[in-house]
Amino acid sequence: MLWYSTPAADWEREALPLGSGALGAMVFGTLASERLQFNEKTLWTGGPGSVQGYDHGNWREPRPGAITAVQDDLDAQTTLDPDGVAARLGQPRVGYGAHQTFGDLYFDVPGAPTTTPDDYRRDLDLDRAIASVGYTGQEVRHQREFFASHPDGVIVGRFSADRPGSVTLTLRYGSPRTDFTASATDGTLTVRGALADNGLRFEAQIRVRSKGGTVTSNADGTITVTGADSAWFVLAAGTDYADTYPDYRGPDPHTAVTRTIAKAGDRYESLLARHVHDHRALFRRVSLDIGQSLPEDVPTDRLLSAYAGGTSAADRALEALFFQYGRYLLIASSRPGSLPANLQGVWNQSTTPPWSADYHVNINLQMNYWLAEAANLAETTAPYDRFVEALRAPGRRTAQEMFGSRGWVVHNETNPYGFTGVHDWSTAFWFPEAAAWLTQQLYEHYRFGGSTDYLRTTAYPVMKEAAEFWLDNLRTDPRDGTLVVTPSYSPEHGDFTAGAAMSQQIVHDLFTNTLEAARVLGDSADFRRRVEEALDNLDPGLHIGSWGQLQEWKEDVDDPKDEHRHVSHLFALHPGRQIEPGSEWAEAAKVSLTARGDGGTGWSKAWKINFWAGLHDGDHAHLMLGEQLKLSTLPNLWDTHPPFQLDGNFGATSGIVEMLLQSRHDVIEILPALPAAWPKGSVHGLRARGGATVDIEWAAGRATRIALQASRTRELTLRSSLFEGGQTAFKAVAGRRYSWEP
Ligand code: FUC
Repeated sequence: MLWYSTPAADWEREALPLGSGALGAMVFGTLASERLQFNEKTLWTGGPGSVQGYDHGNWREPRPGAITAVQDDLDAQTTLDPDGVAARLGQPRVGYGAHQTFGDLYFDVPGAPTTTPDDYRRDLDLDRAIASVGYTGQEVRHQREFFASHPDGVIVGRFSADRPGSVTLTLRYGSPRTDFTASATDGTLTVRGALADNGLRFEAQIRVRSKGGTVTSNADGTITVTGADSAWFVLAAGTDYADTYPDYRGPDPHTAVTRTIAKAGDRYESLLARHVHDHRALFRRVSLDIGQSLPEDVPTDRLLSAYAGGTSAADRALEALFFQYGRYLLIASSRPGSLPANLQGVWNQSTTPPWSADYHVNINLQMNYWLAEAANLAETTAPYDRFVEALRAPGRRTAQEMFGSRGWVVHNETNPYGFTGVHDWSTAFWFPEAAAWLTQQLYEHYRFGGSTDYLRTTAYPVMKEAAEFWLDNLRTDPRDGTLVVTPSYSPEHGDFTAGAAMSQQIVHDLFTNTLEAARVLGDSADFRRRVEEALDNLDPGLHIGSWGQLQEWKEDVDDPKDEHRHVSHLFALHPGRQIEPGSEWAEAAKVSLTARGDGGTGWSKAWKINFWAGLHDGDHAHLMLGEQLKLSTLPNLWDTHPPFQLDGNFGATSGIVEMLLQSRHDVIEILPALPAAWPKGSVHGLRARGGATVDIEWAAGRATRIALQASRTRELTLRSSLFEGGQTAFKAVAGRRYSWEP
């Protein structure tokens, strides 16, 4: 439970998020006028039909030989200045667009208290996914509750009071844009419009009902409830966006929105029950006890400001809450039937949000899903899979036109309209490795869940085509004859070179995964041989430099004083699996990570939790969690870059899982990075690769009980101090449960 003793004054820092995947809402709990800001994830400007024109970022004029010329220059002089490369390979971005707020619902409550009553409380119950507001005014106890239902596809709210007839309010709609009409009939407020930029049509309907009293639809498009015992509303919203290249349009949203409202029915209690049931089926799969105790009378903002680095039971309560909040946020912002979670999940109050609230794919979108499998929310990855699949068609064209090659590609960031080309922001535009990196999650879904059907139909085709791109685009490095990515740019850092560590490691990861998958599926021997050969000749992106560091570039030029937030050259440690803990590479990674320091933006700190866990240093992982909570977390527990950006929430939850359970090297490691700050505890329901659901109990820093539920029949290896020799291997049988105690 997150809770507060005052209304939210600020959207970004204080309001509380609800989401059904496609829809999001921010609850303020303001007294005289409750504000509910809401979103629909596909409401985006830009793309086809944009007044600016749209080209997917593909070069508007062909530039024959442009990439080869840059490669030749890199062969000759090793580095190139990013501005110069951007001038040759980039172009100004047009029609990219931005995610849009859908607007705000205001519930004006006459006679509401003008100062915050002592008994005021607003909260967000993570277990039921319900936001509530309660207060007493004129001796009447008022209660509001709001939720976003995935099964019904609606946002719902109810205003009630403990004295009959005391609910009176007026509902009105507001938007920072002027491209809509709002009208009210029969207790339904309808908002319709088309975005001025691209003509994307949108509609929302808000149906109001009351128990007792009257509901009046006003000529100015507002709705008034007078003297009711309670009033409730249901909101449905949609657009005519479709994720289909090249036009990205589907049917007018009117029919679907009308049907959704009708299907939601007239019974508030049934909607509520369906919602709670659906949410809990996911949320309750994992529980975490790290010796926390949530002090009853301390609101969440004070719990956060008092946090001292995890030394008290209250600190641990915040850490455990933060862990579950990441799971809550993914459930709320990524359910089948819409786009994946964007930089802000599904929550955005602006028409010009930071970075368009888009899909950055040089770390951010990937990080959003790091927790999905291991924190037992595999279903939330369906929108991600679809999004990646939908990038293939435009990405194929970009591969052909810009690179003259097979395969598909996407660069530094993308939008829902298949922006797979480039813009010209010199330090963040060129990143063709993104496509390969995006496919990693699809293969991980297979490694965790084990469905060869999924591998064959969903993951492998996307992986194979990404691999074909790199088979066609690697080039022999005249320095040593290895295959390298060129031009290559370590995200947002340094000069252009050939064969930067991250580029090589990503291609290594893609080829390794593709080869494994090709063997499982029995793809052609010829294809497999070509990938094997390329992998053999590939520069692995692992070089140890003069001060013992893992090099970020192929040349030994790392600056030990450099604290850049991207630690891209450690991809091979996390989320990759090329570096094994205990190896010389792990030692070098540690040297680099130590030099980079414990600072960084929100997501950067979250990544460092995962890195330190990957190095089996639980105390340092915990220290990074503490840094994130102290310096990069807002009172509503949202991660802040700054500004607010949700990847850090997801990355931190992933990092906490990695402290307790790891399986990336095909061994299930129990408590691989348990910090001293959590000497006793238990975790239930985490997932490991190989189809295992794992429960662990521990005391004095050592496992005291391990239980495992197998969903596949296969050989599993578990590593824990509980086993003689530190390890046990056995044949797990699907459906069986196993447990170990000393
Ligand atoms: C990456 C980061 C930035 C920011 C942006 C949305 O490019 O380097 O810090 O998080 O994504």
